[in-house]
Amino acid sequence: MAAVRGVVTCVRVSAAFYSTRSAGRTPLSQKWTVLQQNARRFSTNQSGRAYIWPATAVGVACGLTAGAALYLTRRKNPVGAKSAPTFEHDPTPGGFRTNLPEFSLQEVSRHKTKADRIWITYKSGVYDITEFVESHPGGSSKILLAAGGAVEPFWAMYAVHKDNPEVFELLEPLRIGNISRKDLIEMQRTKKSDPNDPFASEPGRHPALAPSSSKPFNAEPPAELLVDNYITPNELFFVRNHLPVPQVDMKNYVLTVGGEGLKKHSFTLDELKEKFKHRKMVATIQCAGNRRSNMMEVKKIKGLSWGIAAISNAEWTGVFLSDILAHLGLADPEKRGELKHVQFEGLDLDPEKAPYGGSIPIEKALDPSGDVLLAWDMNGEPLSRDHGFPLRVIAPGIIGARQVKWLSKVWVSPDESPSHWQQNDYKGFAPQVDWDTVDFKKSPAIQEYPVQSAICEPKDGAVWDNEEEVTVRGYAYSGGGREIIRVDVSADGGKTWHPTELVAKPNQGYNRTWAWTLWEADVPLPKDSKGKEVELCAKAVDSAYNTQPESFKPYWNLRGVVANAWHRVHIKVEDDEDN
Ligand SMILES: Nc1nc2c(c(=O)[nH]1)N[C@H]1C(S)=C(S)[C@@H](COP(=O)(O)O)O[C@H]1N2
Ligand SMILES: [Mo]
Repeated sequence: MAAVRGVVTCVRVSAAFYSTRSAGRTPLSQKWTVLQQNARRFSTNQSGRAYIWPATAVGVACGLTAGAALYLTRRKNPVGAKSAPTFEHDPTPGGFRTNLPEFSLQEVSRHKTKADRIWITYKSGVYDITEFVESHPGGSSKILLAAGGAVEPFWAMYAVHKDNPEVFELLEPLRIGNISRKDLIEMQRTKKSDPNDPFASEPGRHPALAPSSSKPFNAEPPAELLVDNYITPNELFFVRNHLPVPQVDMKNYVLTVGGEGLKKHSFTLDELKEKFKHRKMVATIQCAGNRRSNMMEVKKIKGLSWGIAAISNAEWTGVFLSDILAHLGLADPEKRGELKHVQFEGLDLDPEKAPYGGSIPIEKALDPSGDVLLAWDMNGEPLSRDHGFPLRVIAPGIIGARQVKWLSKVWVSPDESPSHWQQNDYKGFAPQVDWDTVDFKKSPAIQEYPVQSAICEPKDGAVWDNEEEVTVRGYAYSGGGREIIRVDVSADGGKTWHPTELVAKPNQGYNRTWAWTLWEADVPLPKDSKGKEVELCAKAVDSAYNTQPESFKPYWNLRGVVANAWHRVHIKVEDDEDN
């Protein structure tokens, strides 16, 4: 029974996902703008030399090729076997059936909605799951995440599917054909790559991560999957890369640690693991650009149009940065002198060979209660390439931008990191400051994040079929280790507020609360909501009694950072006549 429920759960998540997913996809025109901005940024910020990244051209060319091609390269190889497919009759689930018709992957990808019929693939098989999805009206469906493509990457997240005969019993009768031989062969061939493309060796990604930019890769998971898990599964953890993912050869990898007036040390990963005590900690990472798309509703902003899911939560294993700094002789405050910042460098390089970098205040780094980690492990697995293999900074309570991935250097200095991202990005300004008047020196680099919350379910635009109450779920998180003490939800645009239950919250201590809180509430709908649109709002309160601003307008900023006004979601309460 549990297995069947599991299947049904996986068969949840409404088709709304797909509509939002395509609605959220950056239009080509906008991609152009982003690419041009990138090119311009690189031409103005490094040396003044006009420089157009070859990736700009490659990126645009790729953007223009059919989605099918992109789809092909992003999906995992569902055929599995290394050898060429034989195309003999194979009666096992998902096996090639010589008596069934063939469909190209492009054809499969056109079947994502009830109207077009909903198709998925499993191994070599093509299945029409339209009726299956429909026969479970109680829950909308996670299987729709796989609509028009392979189901394997989604099944991989639910243990219940692993070689489960019950699952195949449900699936096999829905078999309508095979993936075309041509596509099956193509799926097995290793990815061809352009040697001039700095992004040629990017890792594979989970198809549920909807990219807001693919080169560099930036993507957030569907919000409804985010709140399904207190600990975000690694493959769904949002990714924010400014540059191509570096390829790290562990034979040559060392971490350099030192600083002005200090002795320089270098450690291999094994030496770090041997020398220092291992620590485990659950911490949320949020990009300072999270919810930029909400702020953009006030006025346009240059930058990735992040939704509400540029935030994720994981358990990290590593060593305390404070232990390493103590090893350098910095534990004694007397000895610190003019040293004020700890700078980090990554192995990812911009076109001028300058590394990504960031820094944090030395007080945070030295404080054992600051819990800054150099981490090699995420949820019990070595860091994936996207998340910083082999080592990254986890500076909990601080914005993502300072949590440098692919860490190569830790440097203690009187100055902040000289990197572009510390100096000329990730800073806030007053609403009147525009790109003609902005002076990045006038604003401090963001470190701690203000209090944040968002509604993950229902989604904006959802149709709700209960006129009495609405079930609202979301996350809340604050920077600086401040705990979430309350989340309030309104179903009338903020006139009246209802308490929520904090269903999953950390217990990490005063000003040391690094992990998010998930909350849920059944909120009564206003009288006579039937057939009308309702505005849901959420706001959180942290342990410093800070709360979220009502609107973005008075603090809109040109970089679209720290966007934390009340999150508003509009739903339509179904009228009986709609049926
Ligand atoms: N070396 C390096 N570190 C980096 C970045 C980067 O582009 N290069 N991006 C930063 C930003 S802006 C964020 S929000 C976080 C995102 O971490 P994630 O991709 O593991 O979610 O990584 C930070 N660390
Ligand atoms: Mo970020």
